[in-house]
Amino acid sequence: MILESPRVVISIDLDYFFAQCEEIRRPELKSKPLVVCVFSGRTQTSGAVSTANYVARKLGVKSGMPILSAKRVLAQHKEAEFLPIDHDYYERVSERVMQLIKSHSPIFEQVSIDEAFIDVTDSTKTDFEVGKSIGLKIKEEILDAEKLTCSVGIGPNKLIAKMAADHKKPDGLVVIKPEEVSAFLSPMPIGKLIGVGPKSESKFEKMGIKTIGDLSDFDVNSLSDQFGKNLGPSFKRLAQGLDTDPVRPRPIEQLSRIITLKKDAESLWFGDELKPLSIYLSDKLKSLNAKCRVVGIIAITSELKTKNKARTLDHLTNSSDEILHNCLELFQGFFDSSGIEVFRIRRVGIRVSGIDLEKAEGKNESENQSTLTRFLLF
Ligand code: TTP
Ligand code: MG
Ligand code: MG
Repeated sequence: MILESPRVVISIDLDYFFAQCEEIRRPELKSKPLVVCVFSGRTQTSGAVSTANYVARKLGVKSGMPILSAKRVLAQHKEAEFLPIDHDYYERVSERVMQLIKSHSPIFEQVSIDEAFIDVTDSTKTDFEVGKSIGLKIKEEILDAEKLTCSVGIGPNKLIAKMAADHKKPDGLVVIKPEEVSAFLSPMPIGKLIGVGPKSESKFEKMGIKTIGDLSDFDVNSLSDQFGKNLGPSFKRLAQGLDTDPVRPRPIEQLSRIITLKKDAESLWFGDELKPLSIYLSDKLKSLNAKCRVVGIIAITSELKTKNKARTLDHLTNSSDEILHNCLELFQGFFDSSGIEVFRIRRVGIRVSGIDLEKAEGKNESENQSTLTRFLLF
């Protein structure tokens, strides 16, 4: 039995984030089905749904579905709105919300553009009632400052806090104290356990494991036989609600930007289209006070195969010209070396990695690193 030291962890996830951001600038959209789309630019309906407000979700729209399917689902709803994604705007909102969350604890971890954990063990002295009041305060502050609702979960670790936040969406607040963990998890279907994907779920079902409680009672040796020596026991620990992973800043490992070309490319006519991407990445690096050592390109072919190429520079850079210049050379090499292998490129992107912080004066490395908590998921 692994004993965890008592902690109070809060998980915050903004509700239908991109769509809620759109509702802020156009409040009249609130009562209508609203779908935020990643239009590929090919036809008026090609592309995928990024997210949708809860009005559209109730009618069957889901993240990731083709825009065409969402249009079919909402065919009877002439008032429905389909808006293009505006990533820069959502990022600015996200940055302000993250600062606000961070002000409640220095132990902060941003998980994605709309989600973060904080550890409030010290300020609550492990009193979950105090934890709940911090959660309520955060909800209130985000609503006041940004007019956004979020879902908050409070638990003894990240796993339980996250599952508590997911439990009551939108605009929920769920507190699970250590003694309530087992009753909270046990009746849930196994697919709800974080870390269990569709493949493991069907394997569990074949083994007669239907709920998280079934898994937590299951013989650990049989789990090891089925899933291996590491994964088997770790599934059992998760089902028991155990998670020792600390809340910690996540360093940025890479930044990337990708676009869909107006028409498939067989040669390098799209150099100018890469320019805004290199400027975006260069600005991003500069705003983080960082430089990169590796510059790479991403190409997605018309058959939707992904091809990557990267080069390591002999120095650090955050210059947009230099990033662009290297990308163009990499793309050129792509077309030259692909020779007889004929493929056409549909989407192109730039990726920078090997990211290093410039040392701010008077700060040591860990202080520098802890300022680098932005993690871009999309
Ligand atoms: P999520 O927090 O997963 O979803 P959400 O905020 O839209 O809805 P929920 O109320 O369930 O939290 O993702 C955050 C944003 O990331 C989301 O608003 C849009 C974007 N996103 C995509 O672009 N594609 C996807 O498949 C998912 C899941 C999210
Ligand atoms: Mg969300
Ligand atoms: Mg999220």
